Amino acid sequence: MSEIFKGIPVIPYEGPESKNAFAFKYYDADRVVMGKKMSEHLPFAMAWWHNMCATGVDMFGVGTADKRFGAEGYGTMEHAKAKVDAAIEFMQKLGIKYYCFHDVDLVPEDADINVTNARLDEISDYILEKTKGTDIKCLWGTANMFGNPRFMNGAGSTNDVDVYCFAAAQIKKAIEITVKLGGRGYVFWGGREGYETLLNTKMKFEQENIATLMRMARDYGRSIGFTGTFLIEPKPKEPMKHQYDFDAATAIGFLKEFGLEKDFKMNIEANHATLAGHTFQHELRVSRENGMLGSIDANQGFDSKNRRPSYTYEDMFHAFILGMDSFAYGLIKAAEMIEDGRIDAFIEKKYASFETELGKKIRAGETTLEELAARAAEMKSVALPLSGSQEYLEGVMNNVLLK
Ligand code: XLS
Ligand code: CA
Repeated sequence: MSEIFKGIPVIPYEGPESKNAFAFKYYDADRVVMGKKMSEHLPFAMAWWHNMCATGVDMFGVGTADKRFGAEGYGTMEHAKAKVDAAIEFMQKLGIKYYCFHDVDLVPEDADINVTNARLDEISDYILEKTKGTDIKCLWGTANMFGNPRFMNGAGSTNDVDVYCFAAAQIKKAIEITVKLGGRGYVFWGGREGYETLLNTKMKFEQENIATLMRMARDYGRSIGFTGTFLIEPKPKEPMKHQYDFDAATAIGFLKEFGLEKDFKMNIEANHATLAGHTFQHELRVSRENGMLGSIDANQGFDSKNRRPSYTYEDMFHAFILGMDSFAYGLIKAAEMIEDGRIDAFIEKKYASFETELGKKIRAGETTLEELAARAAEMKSVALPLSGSQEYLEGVMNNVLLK
């Protein structure tokens, strides 16, 4: 196999003093942080669509990047295989062990689904052959149920039973390929699972149909030996005006309503959290508190791909070095913050009154409104609670971050 990213070496760790653009300054795969290697804390993955497919096309202009990777042109199986070769070289040079894909990122889609499925069989054989002897594996797979015009009214939420069958068929195949490639997860991003106007929409009906599709996916996946996690990736809008998986809390409520919470977790994307009017931290926390933090789709707020003017192979590497170094630095600082202990100690102090006898009774659900009202009446008035001290806490954070 001839080298595709010529002149770009395997990216070494050189430390914060290095000025080498093709070296990690903070990501040191084997460095142990709080008892675990960085590579285990941060199992980075490469998204097939952003890196192997996206050329920078946007609604105002054509692509800027050449992603043929040595193939004659786009849309052929020769190109699909060139993308596999490029992906493996890219991941090996960066020390990335995982990749994620949509079915139609891997192969060109044909008008006949049987042809597309045969292509998926062929390409997954090729991926297995090419990754043999490496430690590269699939993190998660998914079906693209938003690109093809048949999904304009949704996939699970479509009004058309025949389109619903195509959604089912794509999910079935994508789960099979995910299992074949050893995937740890299977993602549902409900791109067009929502609506534009209530004037033409049966909301509950659509949500029930989405749940049925997910239930069938779970049952089929388990029946063919998929032991990984199913994931929902919440997003409030884009492309639809209203999407059913608005945010983590909404998606978790949906899973609980339909009895899917044991098999599904959240895949949280930074950009989607912002679109929902939340912070990324909020969405991660909601998921974690519910025991449903499954995976993270990390980006700077515009999906995890290069900016359109950054069109070279070198830019693809700079993007990952930047991202991986940022997360590695974040991990080092998060560990320092935990070890510093001042923030945790403040939080303990803030809620300390619930450690009193009465506080414990409230936490145990053993009090009544009458009892608490009687206590208030006895006290007559109450002092302000402990200050929130946000400025002090941000100062502590700065103290650790800027050290
Ligand atoms: C788009 C989504 C998509 C999912 C996978 O907004 O982020 O890329 O991650 O379908
Ligand atoms: Ca995403």
